[in-house]
Amino acid sequence: MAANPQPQVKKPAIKQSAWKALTTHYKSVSKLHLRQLFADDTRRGQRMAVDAVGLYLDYSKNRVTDETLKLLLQLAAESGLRARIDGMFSGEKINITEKRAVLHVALRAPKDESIFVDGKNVVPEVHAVLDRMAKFSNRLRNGEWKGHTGKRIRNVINIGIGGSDLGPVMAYEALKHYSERSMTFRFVSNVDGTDFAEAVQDLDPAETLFIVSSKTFTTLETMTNAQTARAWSLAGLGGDEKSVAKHFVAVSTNAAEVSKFGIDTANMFGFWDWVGGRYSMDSAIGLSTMIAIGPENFRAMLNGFHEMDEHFRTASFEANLPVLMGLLAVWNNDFLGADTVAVLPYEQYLKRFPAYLQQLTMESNGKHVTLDGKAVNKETGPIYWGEPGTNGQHSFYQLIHQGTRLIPCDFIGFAKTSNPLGRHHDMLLANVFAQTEALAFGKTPEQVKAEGTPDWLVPHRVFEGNRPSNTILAEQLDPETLGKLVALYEHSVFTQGVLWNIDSFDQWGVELGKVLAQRIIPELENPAEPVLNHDSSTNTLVRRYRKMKEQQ
Ligand code: G6Q
Repeated sequence: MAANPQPQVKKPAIKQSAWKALTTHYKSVSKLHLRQLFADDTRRGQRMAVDAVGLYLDYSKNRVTDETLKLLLQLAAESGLRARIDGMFSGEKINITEKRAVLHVALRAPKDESIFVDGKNVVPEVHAVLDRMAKFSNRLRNGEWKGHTGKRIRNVINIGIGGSDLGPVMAYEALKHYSERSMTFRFVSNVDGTDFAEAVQDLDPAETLFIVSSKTFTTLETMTNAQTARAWSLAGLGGDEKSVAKHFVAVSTNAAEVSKFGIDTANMFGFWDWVGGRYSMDSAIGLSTMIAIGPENFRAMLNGFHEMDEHFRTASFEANLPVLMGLLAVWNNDFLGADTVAVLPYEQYLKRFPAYLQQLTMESNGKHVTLDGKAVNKETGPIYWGEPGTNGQHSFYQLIHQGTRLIPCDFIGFAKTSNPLGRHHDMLLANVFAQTEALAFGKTPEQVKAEGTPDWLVPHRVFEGNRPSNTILAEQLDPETLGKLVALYEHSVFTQGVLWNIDSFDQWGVELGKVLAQRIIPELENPAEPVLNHDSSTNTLVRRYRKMKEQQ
């Protein structure tokens, strides 16, 4: 027997009949226009919508018929989606290449639930960490936790990258309205020293606490920034090593590395290898979020996540928000040939949401082999991108409306704003509805002519329409709703991964990046001319950089 055998995945044999049926079906519907589909069924807008757990999803402006949906649901069944969902929720090691369970859902499970990993119920540990985080957050927020000189901590800087940064930044921005305004929150991720320098340039080290967030505690960028922060803090606090305990805490799964760095493990908040980086914003990685919004709001956010988890786990697929979003994403990607998805939140507080989703979606589903290591024979993970509305309308929407590419859009809007100001909010929402309408229905040459447009200008002013979009509407962006929204996308990504039969939970591409730079760093720093064994382009670039450095 091989020493390290390939793990057995409990997965159904994927029958290809639904894929085949969808391919045939696509041919018969590819020419259908949304104008026609809406004209043929005046109730389409009501029928193709789901209202669940406080989110309203209108998916009627997708290029689908009832038959398309039926076949997509058949595809979900054939792919064994139900069993895969159950596998994830019950702690099966569905991240097969890393032989790990995938249990971000346990991070938001209520206290009385039990979820087992290797025979151990992990929910009590989750709550123990949450309780410690809450205690610490309260002490910081009420000024009980003092810095080395006795001053109150007013600034919190999260140092992390990727999954240990994007979630915290996104959540802080999204929930700024709920944040403690007497405190400053900043996030340092880039190994570019400018990131750190700008983050601290107006701060007093005596009032500044660093949270070093790193699952592995070995990531080059984070460790470099953490060392720089340590030096900055010590320099500002008279060099007393004891000050580190008051100004540094760690969030990690690696206690040994945390101690090595000089942070007392009493000031460490742990999590587990069954939490993937991009799925970790509601673990201790969310410590900065909890300090900003307070433990109660953090728990409300977890409740929102949990509500969506339960909906995903239990709702029938035809009324299941993440399943429908996932199925439609696959339809648009694999059958309509759309390479990208634009995420367009009409909510200023969600300005970092597209960046957050880029990691969640593309790191998860940017895969080229199936679970059994065979080349996938379909396009996987589409490219996600976006900007908050209405800013995007004045730049890239042109291409979405009239370009040659098909770009499905997710519009996200809220009935209430946290900052009611005159007519602003109605105007904002009017733009959501107007955009989805224009994308779907366009403007025919006849309509353009009827407006008195000269013949030569008509083609330029025609909008083909038939551009698919989803509209997600919720009451208001509060902690609970943010949890629901993030979980919606997490589970939609999972659904897509199941349909493609890939491992959505590893990230070997990211691991590669972590190793590559390490080889070149000494070649840049070595005072003696190094022997270079790269290709001629890389060798020349390294030499040129060294020369430019010398001339400074
Ligand atoms: C996320 C990825 C990656 C990771 C960062 C930071 O799913 O694995 O983005 O979060 O590379 O890793 P550490 O938290 O270990 O520093």
